[in-house]
Amino acid sequence: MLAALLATMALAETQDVTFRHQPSGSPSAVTVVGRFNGWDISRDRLARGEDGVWTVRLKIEPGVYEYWFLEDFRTKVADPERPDQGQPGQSRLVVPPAAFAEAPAGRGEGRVTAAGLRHRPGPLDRIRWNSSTWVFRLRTRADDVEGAVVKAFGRDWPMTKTGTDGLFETWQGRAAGPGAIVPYTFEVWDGETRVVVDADGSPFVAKAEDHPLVVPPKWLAGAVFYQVFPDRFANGDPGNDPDPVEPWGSTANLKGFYGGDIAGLSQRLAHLRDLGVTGLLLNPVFPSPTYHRYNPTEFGTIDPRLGSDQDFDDLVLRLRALGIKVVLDGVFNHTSPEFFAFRDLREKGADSAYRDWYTVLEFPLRVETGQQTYKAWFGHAGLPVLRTDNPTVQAFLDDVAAGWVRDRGVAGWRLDAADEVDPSLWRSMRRAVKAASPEAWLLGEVWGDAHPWLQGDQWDSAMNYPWRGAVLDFFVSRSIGAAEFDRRLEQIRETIPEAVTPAMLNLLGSHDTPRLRTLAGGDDDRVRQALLFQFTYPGVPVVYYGDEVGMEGGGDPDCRRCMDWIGAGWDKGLLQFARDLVALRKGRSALREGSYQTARVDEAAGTFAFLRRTGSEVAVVAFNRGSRPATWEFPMRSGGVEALLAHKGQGRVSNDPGKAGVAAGERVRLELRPGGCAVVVFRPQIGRDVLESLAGRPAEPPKKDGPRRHPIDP
Ligand SMILES: [Ca+2]
Ligand SMILES: [Ca+2]
Repeated sequence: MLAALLATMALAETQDVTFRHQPSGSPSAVTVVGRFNGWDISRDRLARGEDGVWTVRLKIEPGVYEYWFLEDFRTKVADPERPDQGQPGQSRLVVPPAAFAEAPAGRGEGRVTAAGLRHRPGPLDRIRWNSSTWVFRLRTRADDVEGAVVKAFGRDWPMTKTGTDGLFETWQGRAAGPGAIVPYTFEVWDGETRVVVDADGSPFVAKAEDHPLVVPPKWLAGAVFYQVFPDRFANGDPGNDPDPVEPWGSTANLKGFYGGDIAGLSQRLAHLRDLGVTGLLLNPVFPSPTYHRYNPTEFGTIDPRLGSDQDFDDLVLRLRALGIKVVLDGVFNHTSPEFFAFRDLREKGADSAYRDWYTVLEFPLRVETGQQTYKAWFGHAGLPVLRTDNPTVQAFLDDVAAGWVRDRGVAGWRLDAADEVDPSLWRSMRRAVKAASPEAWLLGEVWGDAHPWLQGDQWDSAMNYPWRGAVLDFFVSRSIGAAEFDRRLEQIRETIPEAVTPAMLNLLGSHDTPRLRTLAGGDDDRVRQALLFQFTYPGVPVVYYGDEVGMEGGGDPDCRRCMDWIGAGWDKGLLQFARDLVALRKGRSALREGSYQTARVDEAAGTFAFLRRTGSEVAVVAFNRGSRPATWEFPMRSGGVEALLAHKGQGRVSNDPGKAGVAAGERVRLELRPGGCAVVVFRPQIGRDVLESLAGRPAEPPKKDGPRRHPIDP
């Protein structure tokens, strides 16, 4: 059976959902807060009935949502009608499309639920991966279909299931061929039933002109970043300390000021130089009432508690002399209530010239969490959200971003809360900043899949949190095996355009996460494997200040402890390891810009290895997460070992000419003890036989045109 379907017909059909809450105490307000309302703590209030039960009815699109109730805008309570999921106090709401009730889902029983099928013909569901390759996505009902293909360029391209939320599944497939206009359809099947998904009887059409390719700044190849949280890195000038200021290194009040400043940073440049980094990513430096400065009151000057504008300019110059670029943290989504436009709004109300800079629900403005009469970030009255879709606001912020690049020597911006800002701001800001400097870097903060913003018109790259998740799961918590690790990495590479992967910011920790060593329970092997992976994988590695000496810290704000400059607690071995990794990364073309290829995935042995190669050298990177020693032996045709960095490498890497039945050439043996890892760089070439030795099986033909491992051509 072949049925044509209008995929776009699965339009947002909202459903009425009633929330009920019977508090144990007697709160004066109850709200429901969830992913369906953007976690806005004040938006959806429940009304108290005479029976003491609070209720609200909302219209919600089909999907799966985490949520909780909030009493008096403070106390989080799970919904007893729907059990806790994941985090304590959190509930999970499943809203299936109405049609799902007609029949249960089943794989292989010959039915396909049409209401589950969805393809959004735009940046959300299609990715232009490079000049000739596209990645297409399709949603189906969960556990419903046996397979799917995308039909394009005159053939069928297989799709694989990449994820599920229990209600829906996502399928993804790639297709390659010539042409700037690409018609395509999908076909899914279950048993004997085959269903075509198209645009009302016609193919969908992808146009290259709608999906321009990002060209990230060239200098990112080989860059290594260091992230500094200004209040906590070094206090060089007690004279500018806020009052009160916490004693340096104490942990009693991690939401207080500790007095870190630009003078302190300037005094510690040798630390950055010796580590060898080429970039400094600074958390916010503009005036703000808070120690983290994520609610700026101004954008044009440095917070005086960090130093003067001149101090900052001097720092940029001194860093430049060391070959270190500075990237600032741009908080453009929300401001402090003390920001001039918001102050004007408070004073003049509806007559303010800045009335359309914020979303005002009602005058007069009330600045009180839970009672505020304007849109606020996560419902916090202290974080009024800017109208980033307003061209006047955009022009103001574009000037800010371009100005620091043009006039102050800043190399780029990390864009905070970037998935919450209207995309039109990123488009205009990209034009403004690139006009100031075509080589400026626009780095978006998003915790999930970043591809919608990486289609040429917005950011250059993003913080690679999905990559961090995979690395921590494999090396640190060890909750996934080598095959799952490889699959997740491949999916991330496939979702990010080819040219962007080397520009993604690969982080193991940040000011928003627990620290690496703490997550690893202090286990040195886990820390070093994760670090070595970070420094050898495609992407820009970033070291969060203190991680290089093994600093500990749990979630925010504990991960923002003061840097310990006495150094008693420093892991000096780790620091040397980090320095060696930075030097290797910068010094080797294979690690800076080589292609990626998985070479060994041994689930049982717990080993994982990959290759990176350029025309002139090859890096072999190997990890042993298992409980027995692992050995790699490979013949060399010519050349030799150029560089080696190993943790728990046994017997070194040795060239043993003529041994083990290799008639000609040399033989290299690499043995890793449990918990070990190594990177070996060869030149000028290694052959197919080396790949076979590494993989323990016939090698796939080497590819030079990209990081993808499995050929998709039938
Ligand atoms: Ca089915
Ligand atoms: Ca200070």
